Amino acid sequence: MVETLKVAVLGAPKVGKTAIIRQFLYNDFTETYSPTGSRDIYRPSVIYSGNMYDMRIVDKWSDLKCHGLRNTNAYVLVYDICNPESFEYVKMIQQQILENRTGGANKAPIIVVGNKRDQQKQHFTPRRTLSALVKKSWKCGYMECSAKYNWHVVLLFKELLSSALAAANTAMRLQGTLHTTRCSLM
Ligand SMILES: Nc1nc2c(ncn2[C@@H]2O[C@H](COP(=O)(O)OP(=O)(O)OP(=O)(O)O)[C@@H](O)[C@H]2O)c(=O)[nH]1
Ligand SMILES: [Mg+2]
Repeated sequence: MVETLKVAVLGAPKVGKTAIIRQFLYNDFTETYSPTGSRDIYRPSVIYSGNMYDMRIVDKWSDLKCHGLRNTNAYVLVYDICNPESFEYVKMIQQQILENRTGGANKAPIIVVGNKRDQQKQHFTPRRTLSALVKKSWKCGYMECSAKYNWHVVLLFKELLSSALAAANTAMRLQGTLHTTRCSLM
C-alpha cells in the first residue's frame, strides 16, 4: 500500500506549473504572474478508483540532485507550447532525472505536459512531432492541457495517479519478492 504519493512538478519559469496545480486543487486561475519562490508544497488527499490517497505535490523543485527528488513517485515536466526554450529545459530535466535515478526499482513515471493549449495557434512545432519524440524515444507520457480553461487538467492528474500507483506497486512487489527470497534462504 502506497502511503503518500510524491509528485514533483518541474519546468522552466512561467510555463504554468503553479496554474496547473491550483486549477486541479482549487479550480482557481489568475492571469497575474506571480513567480513561485524556491518551492511550494501542497498536501491534498484525493480519491481515485474508490481509494483515498495522500499526495505531496512539489511545485518547482530547483535542486534536482537532492534526496527528496529521487524519492518521488512521479514527475510532471511542464513546458509552454508557445516557447521552444521551455521544451529544451524539459529535455535537460528529463536527462537529469535519468542520471540521478538510483537502482532499477525506481522507475517513477515521467509525464511531459505541454501547457497553454488555448494558445495552440502559436505552437512552435506540431503536437505530433513532440508527442512522438517523448513517447517513443524518451518512453515518457505526453499530454497537452490548458490551466487557464481547466482543459485536460483533471485528466493529467488521473493519468499521473494511475501510472504512479502502477510503478509504486511494481516496486513494492519487487521488494516483496526480494524479502521472500531472503527469508527462504534463512
Ligand atoms: N493562456 C494561458 N496562460 C496561462 C496558462 N497557464 C498559466 N498561464 C499564465 O502563465 C503565467 C505563468 O503561470 P505560473 O503558473 O505562475 O507559471 P510557473 O511555471 O508556476 O512559473 P514560476 O513559478 O515562475 O516557475 C501566468 O501569467 C498565468 O496566468 C494557460 O493554460 N493558458
Ligand atoms: Mg509557480
